[in-house]
Order: sequence, then C-alpha cells, then structure tokens
Amino acid sequence: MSGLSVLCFLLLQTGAHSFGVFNGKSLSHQAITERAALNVTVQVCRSLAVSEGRDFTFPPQPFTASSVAAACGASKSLKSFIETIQRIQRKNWQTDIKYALSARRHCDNEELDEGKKIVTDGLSVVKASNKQQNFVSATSSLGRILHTLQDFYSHSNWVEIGHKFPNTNLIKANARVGNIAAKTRATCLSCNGNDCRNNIRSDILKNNILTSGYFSLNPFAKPTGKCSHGGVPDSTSLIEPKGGINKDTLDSSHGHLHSQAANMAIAATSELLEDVRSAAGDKAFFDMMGLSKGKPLCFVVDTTGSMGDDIAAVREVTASIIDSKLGTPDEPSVYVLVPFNDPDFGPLIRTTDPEIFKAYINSLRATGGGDTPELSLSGLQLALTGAPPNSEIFIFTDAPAKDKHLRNPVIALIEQTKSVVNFMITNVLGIRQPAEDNQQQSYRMSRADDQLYKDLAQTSGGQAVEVSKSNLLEAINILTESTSSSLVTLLQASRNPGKTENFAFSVDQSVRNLTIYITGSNVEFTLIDPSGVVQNNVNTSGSSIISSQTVGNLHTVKLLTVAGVWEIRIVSKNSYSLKVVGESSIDFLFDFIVDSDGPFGGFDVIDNRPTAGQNASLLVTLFGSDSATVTEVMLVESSGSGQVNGTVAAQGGGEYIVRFDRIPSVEFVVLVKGQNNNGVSRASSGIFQRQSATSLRASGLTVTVDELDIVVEPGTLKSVHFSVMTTGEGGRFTIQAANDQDLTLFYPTNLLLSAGGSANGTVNITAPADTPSGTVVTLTIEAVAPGGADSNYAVLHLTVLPKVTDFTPPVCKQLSPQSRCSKNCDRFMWEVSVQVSDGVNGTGVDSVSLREGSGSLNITKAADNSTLVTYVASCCSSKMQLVAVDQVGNVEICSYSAASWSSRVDYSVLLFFVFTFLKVSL
Ligand SMILES: *[C@@H]1O[C@H](CO)[C@@H](O)[C@H](O)[C@H]1NC(C)=O
Ligand SMILES: *[C@@H]1O[C@H](CO)[C@@H](O)[C@H](O)[C@H]1NC(C)=O
Ligand SMILES: *[C@@H]1O[C@H](CO)[C@@H](O)[C@H](O)[C@H]1NC(C)=O
Ligand SMILES: *[C@@H]1O[C@H](CO)[C@@H](O)[C@H](O)[C@H]1NC(C)=O
Ligand SMILES: *[C@@H]1O[C@H](CO)[C@@H](O)[C@H](O)[C@H]1NC(C)=O
Ligand SMILES: *[C@@H]1O[C@H](CO)[C@@H](O)[C@H](O)[C@H]1NC(C)=O
Ligand SMILES: *[C@@H]1O[C@H](CO)[C@@H](O)[C@H](O)[C@H]1NC(C)=O
Ligand SMILES: [Ca+2]
Ligand SMILES: [Ca+2]
Ligand SMILES: [Ca+2]
Repeated sequence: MSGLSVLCFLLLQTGAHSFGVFNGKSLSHQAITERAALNVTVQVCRSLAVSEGRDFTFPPQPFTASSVAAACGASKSLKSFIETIQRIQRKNWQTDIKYALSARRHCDNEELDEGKKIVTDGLSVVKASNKQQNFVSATSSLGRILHTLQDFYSHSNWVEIGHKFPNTNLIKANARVGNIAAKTRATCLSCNGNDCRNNIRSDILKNNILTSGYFSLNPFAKPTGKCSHGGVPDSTSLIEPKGGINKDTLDSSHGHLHSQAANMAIAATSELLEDVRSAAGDKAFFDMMGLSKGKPLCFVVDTTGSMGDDIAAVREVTASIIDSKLGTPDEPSVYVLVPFNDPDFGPLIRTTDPEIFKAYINSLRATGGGDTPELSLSGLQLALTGAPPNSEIFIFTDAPAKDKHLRNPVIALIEQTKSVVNFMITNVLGIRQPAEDNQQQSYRMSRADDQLYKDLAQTSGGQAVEVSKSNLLEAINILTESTSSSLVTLLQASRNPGKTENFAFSVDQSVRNLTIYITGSNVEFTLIDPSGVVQNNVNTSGSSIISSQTVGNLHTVKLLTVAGVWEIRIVSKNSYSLKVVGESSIDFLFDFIVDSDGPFGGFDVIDNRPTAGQNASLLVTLFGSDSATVTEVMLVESSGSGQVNGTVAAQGGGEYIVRFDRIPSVEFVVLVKGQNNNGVSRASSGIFQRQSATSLRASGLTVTVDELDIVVEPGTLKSVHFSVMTTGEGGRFTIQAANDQDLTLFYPTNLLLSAGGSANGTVNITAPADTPSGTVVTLTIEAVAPGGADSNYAVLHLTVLPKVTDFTPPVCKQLSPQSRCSKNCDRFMWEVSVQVSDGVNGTGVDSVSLREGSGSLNITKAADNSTLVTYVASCCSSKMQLVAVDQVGNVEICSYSAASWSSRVDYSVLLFFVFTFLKVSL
C-alpha cells in the first residue's frame, strides 16, 4: 500500500478529495459511481412500480441516496442502501490505494485490451454472484471493475477522438475495444509548455486510433513517442514527448476535458449497471442495492433428536411473522435458514418466497445427533456468511458446541458483517424442563458450556436467552416482534461478573417502540425517567412503561418515547447484559480508516481489526435526518466503563472523520452522540445517541489477502496468498483458516515472524467440479500471536465460476407480423410472437422478461429448447421490450411496437395505386 500511489490516476481522487472540497468542481470516482448507481436505481424502481401498477414520482435532481430510497418506497432500508453504495465506491477507490501500479487496472500504458478483460471477467462474476443472491460479492466485484471502466475515459484518448458516447465494447466480452496504436507507433507530441491541449498526434485522432498515457515512477519506462499520463507522480511525462493526457481533474494535463470525460464515465457506469440489471432482473437489482424492505429473518436451527419442541416453536413463530408482516413495509426482505446436526450441517436456504420458506421449516425433523454436543458454530458460520450484513440471527439449540475451534472465525465474521447473534438455549442446568420424548442421551448444559454462547452473543450485540422448552415460543415472539429494518441501538453493555451500576441513555423524539432488554438471572433494576421520577409500574397514571415481562432469563420493558436522559440502575451479582433499542430513521455507519502517506493524502478502509497501541481514525456516516449533526464520538469498553473520546471533524454530506489518541485495549463499542434540531420542542434538547451493536477490538497483527483474484474454477486448485505482519514481538504465529462450504483447506498451521516483521502463506482450496456457478466460498484466515492473546484475520469471498465460453446473447426472431392498432386504442389489442434462442453453442435461454409494456406475456419452452413468447396488449400500450438473458448473463433487449393501422393503410393503398398504375402503363 505504497503511499505514492494514491493519486496517480484518478478521474478522480481518493478519499480525501471526495469528502472535502479540495478539488473544486472535479468529479471523483466516488461521485461518478454514486451518480450512476442512483440513476439506474431510480429507473429500476420506476420500472418495478409500473409493473406492479403503482405510481412513481421521480425525486428532484440531483438524486441523493435518501431521496432515491424514499422514491423507491424503501426509506427504512436507507442504511443498507448507503452501505451498498459505499461498498461499491470503496472497492473502486481501493484500486488506487492497493493496486496503484497495475497499469491495466487503470487503463494506462495502452493496456486497454487487458483493462477491458478485467471489466468483462469481473462482470461475469457480478452476474453469477447475483444469480445466487450473493450480493456482497456481486457489489464488491462491481466496485473493482468500475474503477477500470471509469479510468478508460480519463486515461485514453476516447474523448479527444471526439466520441460523444461511451465505448460499449468495453463491457462486451467478444468485442474489440477498438483500434489500439501499435507499440512502435508514436502517439504524442510534447506539450507547448504547460498547454497540452494539442499534444496527441493528429493522425492518431483522425484515424480513430486508441492510445492511453504511460504512467511510471521510472521516467524511462515509456516507449518512444508515446503519450504520458502526466501529473506529479508520473515521471514519464518529464521526457519527450513531454506532458500528459489524463483528465483526472480540472487541473490535469487534459483538465479542459475533465467534465466531458467524467460525464462519459457516468454514462458508461450507467450502461454497465443497466447490463447488470438486465441480467439480474429488476427485483434482484433492487435487492443487490440493499433496498429490500424489512429485516432479513435468519434462523439457525439444531435439528438433532432432542429438538422436537424447539423446532415446533420455530415453525410457529415463522408462520406468525409471515402472516402478520406480509404486505407490510416490515415484511422480511429475505428468509434464511441453516439447519445443523452432527456430523452434518447446512445447507443454507435463502429465499424471498415466504411459502417456500414455510415449506422448508415444515420439513425439518428432529433426528440424529449422536452424543450431546452438536455443530452449532458450523451452522452459525454458514449463516453469518450467507445472510446479508447487519442481519439479526437467531440460533436455536439445547446443546454445547462440538466445534468450539470455530469460535475465532465466527467472531471474525461477526465483526465483519456487524450481524447480531441471539442464542435461544433451552437446556441449561437449573432450568426446569418438562418431560421430553428425547431420542438423544439426556444431558443438561452446564453454565460453562453456555459461556461460549454468551461471549458470542455479547460480541455481536445479541442476547443469550435461556428458557425452558415450554417458554421458548413466548421468548422468540418477544424478540422477533419488530422486524423493522430501522431498528437502532441506543445503548448496550454487559457485566460479567455482575455488579451494581447506573446506566444513562438519551432518548430523542425520533425514537419509536423504545424497548429495554435485560438478560440475566436474578437481576433487579430500577428505571428513572428524564424528570427524575422512578418508573416501576405499568399502567399507573403518568407511567411511561407500556409493558414489562419476564421469560426465562429475558426481561423486557417497553417504554413510551419520553425524550431526555433516562437512567437504569441494575443490581445483580450474576452476569447480565443490557440493551436499549428503538425504531428511528437516524442511524450511523462507521469504519476504521488509515491515512495514506502519499503526497495527496486519502485513506484506506480497514477491513478487519484496527492496529492496537496507536492513534486511530474512524469514518462515521450519519443519515436519516438532514438537520442532525454528530457532536461526540467515543469508544466505550463493552464490559467496563472506560472510554476514549474522539475529535470530530465534519466532512459534509453526513460524513465525519473522528480521531482518537488511542484505542481501548479491550473490546469496545462505538457510541455516537449528536443534535437533531428538526421539529424539536422546547422541552427536549434534541440530543440523540446511537451505538454500534457489534463489539470491536484492536490488534497488533495485520492480515492481508489478495482481493483481486477471487474466481475459483470448479475442480481446479486455487491458491490464495496472504501475509501476516506484527507490530510487536516475533515468534511462531498460529494460522487457522476456515470456510463456510466445508471444503478441505491446505495451509501452513504456523508462520515464523521476527519482531515487527512479516511472513507470507498460502491457503490451497479446491471446489468440487459440480459446484454451482456463483457459489461464494467465504474464507477466513486468522493469525494468532504466540501466547494466544492477540489475533487478527482476513475474510475473502471467493466466487466459483466455470470458464465462460458463451459470449453471445440470445437472439429474438419475430414469428408473426405484428397486428395493427387504430386510433381508438382502448378498443383494440395488438399481439406479437417471438422465438428466443441462444444458438447451438450457447448456454441456453435463462429468462425472458418484459421491460416496458403493460400487456401480458405468455412464455413456453419449445421442443428445440428455444423459448416462445406471445405478447398481447391494449393498443393504448403500443410499445414493449423483451429482456432475454442466457445462463451466463449475456443480455439481448428486443423492442417491438404495434404498427399503426392508418399509416400502413395509407402506405399499402399508395403501393396499390403505384402498382396498378405501373401495370396499366405497361
Ligand atoms: C441514467 O440511466 C439511464 C438508463 O438506466 C441511461 O439511459 C442514462 O443515460 C443515464 N443517465 C446518465 C446521466 O448517465
Ligand atoms: C411500534 O410503534 C407503532 C406506533 O409508533 C405501533 O403502531 C406499532 O405497533 C409498534 N410496533 C411494535 C412491534 O410494538
Ligand atoms: C469524554 O467525554 C465525556 C462527555 O461526553 C466526559 O464526561 C468524559 O470526562 C470525557 N473523557 C475524557 C477522558 O476526556
Ligand atoms: C498449494 O499448491 C501449490 C501448487 O500445487 C503447492 O506448491 C503448495 O505447496 C501448496 N501449499 C500448501 C500449503 O498445500
Ligand atoms: C510476501 O509476498 C510479497 C509479494 O506478494 C513480497 O513482496 C514480500 O516480500 C513477501 N514477504 C515475505 C516476508 O516473504
Ligand atoms: C459450435 O462450436 C463448434 C466447436 O467449437 C464449432 O465448430 C461450430 O462452428 C460452432 N457453431 C456455431 C454456430 O458457432
Ligand atoms: C400460452 O401459450 C401456450 C402455447 O401457445 C398455450 O397452450 C397456453 O394456453 C397459453 N397460456 C395462456 C395463459 O395464455
Ligand atoms: Ca441434540
Ligand atoms: Ca452430537
Ligand atoms: Ca449465449
């Protein structure tokens, strides 16, 4: 991650520029990506609305994530929408931080064919991942290829040649980029001093020959006569022909064309996203962008012999959630189920169809499992990788984990996905159980057995609920009552061992359905409202308590929204956890970032644990209210009262960079406080607080893994290279690699590092030849320092993709002439029949769908494997588009419209006369 890198190539800059105003009106990769993503998303939402017969209102220009989410009817999903756009942007900008010297990734050095291959190969990964609903992988790949696509317009001479539209061939695997200058052909002249407006040779421009600037820190890396990239870090621009051609910013060598290049990059990005949309379908694109309504519903269920009652409870709660939420804005966006047993676990089932999900749940049977411990962590690991980020996962079991070795990979995945894990444990020692029909040996879980579950719940911000089997349904009903995706955490803390303590939290007026959960046995607590009144009873006059309930070790209190500072005093000698949640549009996203030491600043996002023993920076994104601002950010110890306060610097657009002098040496959470003055009455201060659910920790280790080469060909060995660095002492570092697909991994079990040094390793992995295309293998590589106290990890999403050999889209052939329409459109229908096929060597037609048009489509499979489509529509809807997609995602869009009766008549009448006349005259 050399700092030198940073700017070399950007249309567009790295982090520092996109958040500040450093660069005046220049457009960054982030801005280009966001504009195109919002543009296409709006089109998709409009199209979905039309097809569902709903009205659609375009948001005002310029679009924002929040106005687009609102127009799409998915305001509650704003968090995951912003997170998705950020993921795409970050994978894009990381190309500049991590892979700055790869010419092809930036379309430098005339490596345009190579750049195009990066785009089209990556596009195949995006499409295959989307087909399996692996949206995190899809959007990560998308971000990486968009960088290369956008750089084409800044670094090549496409704009100088005079093109007005993007180069469509860049996203077509079987097309040529264009006519690229031969290596020996001179392409540039020296600039006229600082004026580079006419430095590309006129024969190159006139003959439509493509070139791009050479970029190197070595001035002699440029062949004779070639153009340079230009700008400070590029030394090649100092030798003849001097100067450069990049259009990265308004101040670049070809800065006069910056806006044109950037706008063309926006159009090209829209075009690529349109292709992804067509291949995936509107609904999947909507889901890919994180816009789906409601929270995901994720169950991980022990299906061994002792679990009959628990499975019945899961079945019942699923049915009741589906029945009560279907068709509401809180309808679960996706249903995920992972069964686990012993010795088997999985497969993960993920569907958006509630009926399919119900059927799966109904098919679960309690059987097998052998000895008492079961593979609970294997199931959880699969759920953490298969569920969307920020999911709330419920795991049901009555047994200790047999696969305790997965503890650290599971923690790594919790930190990475920020998902919340709740354990529903029904067989803990001390809980009275009714007699059971238990095929397995009876054995009560000890308190020590479930400490592991408590630790994992605490790290994720979830709860370890212990109830009897007969009370399980009641407990899970309480916890799943809210399926709103706008759930926020106000406060969360845990104490082990328990102690008497007062906790304070600010409630703001935007909070609805304020709920306090306390888990722990023999816990006493007292609530004090903002006016200092002790609130103990439900339903007394002036009480703010709506309800108070205890099931097993779970205590739940529901409160009216009374804005101000509340206090809760907890008295207990046993360990306990406290969680205060509510629904609100105001929430935040955060990431640790590390400054790049390059000349232009910028920063990289840390994907795993931040470095211990140093200062640290956090990027905080606040959203959900235009009037809210962040005033304080602190890192609070999860199980103690220590905290580190940060210095907050606003960057505009809801973004803040927060600097900390140090990071706590134990687990901590991020607490954000702010002010929301919108519609605030005099009585309340407008102060709000939000907290991260996930607990985080710092590490003296760094684990990095190459993220570019993520394709696994089925049946072929894949070597993943990683490296481990330490800021501390040397010694033998333990390596543990794990994956969610139960594939065998080969890797060194330890690496020798010197103090402050690093070492490299390889994980070998082979996916079976029959692994479905688009399957994602989530690989976790963990390094543990000698002594075991410190560790860090890297998580890599590998996509299984057979070699793509089908590069041609399906073909539409019209079978019957289109029927005609007359002026009185509401009284007539028109019809067209089309045959869609994918050629003898094609992968076959995967789907045909309607894009425009409100008629009805009848699709049937013909004997020769082609697809027959009949479309019938009212003459008032006289246009339609068919989107035909093959198995690997090649897209063809076929347009048809009703012929107009009157004009055709006139034409044929005319022909008739002409013909008659000719005949006569002959
Ligand atoms: C917005 O997207 C549409 C297609 O979805 C495309 O036709 C249009 O050119 C895009 N606009 C811009 C400014 O890129
Ligand atoms: C949340 O609060 C709203 C009113 O603000 C209420 O209609 C809804 O029933 C509540 N939901 C739950 C799960 O309590
Ligand atoms: C951090 O800020 C809080 C107020 O938000 C204050 O009470 C506390 O003393 C501060 N801690 C330090 C170490 O400055
Ligand atoms: C991984 O595979 C490569 C190529 O076959 C081999 O050289 C290497 O030793 C393997 N590494 C491990 C850890 O198995
Ligand atoms: C690890 O590999 C990288 C290249 O991937 C190399 O630059 C570096 O020197 C290697 N480090 C060690 C300690 O072998
Ligand atoms: C199909 O593939 C075969 C073998 O590669 C080739 O000979 C043939 O020309 C191809 N047919 C078409 C229509 O492309
Ligand atoms: C669809 O077309 C097939 C074959 O042409 C026909 O048998 C079937 O009845 C049609 N279905 C509908 C719903 O129109
Ligand atoms: Ca069991
Ligand atoms: Ca077992
Ligand atoms: Ca094809």
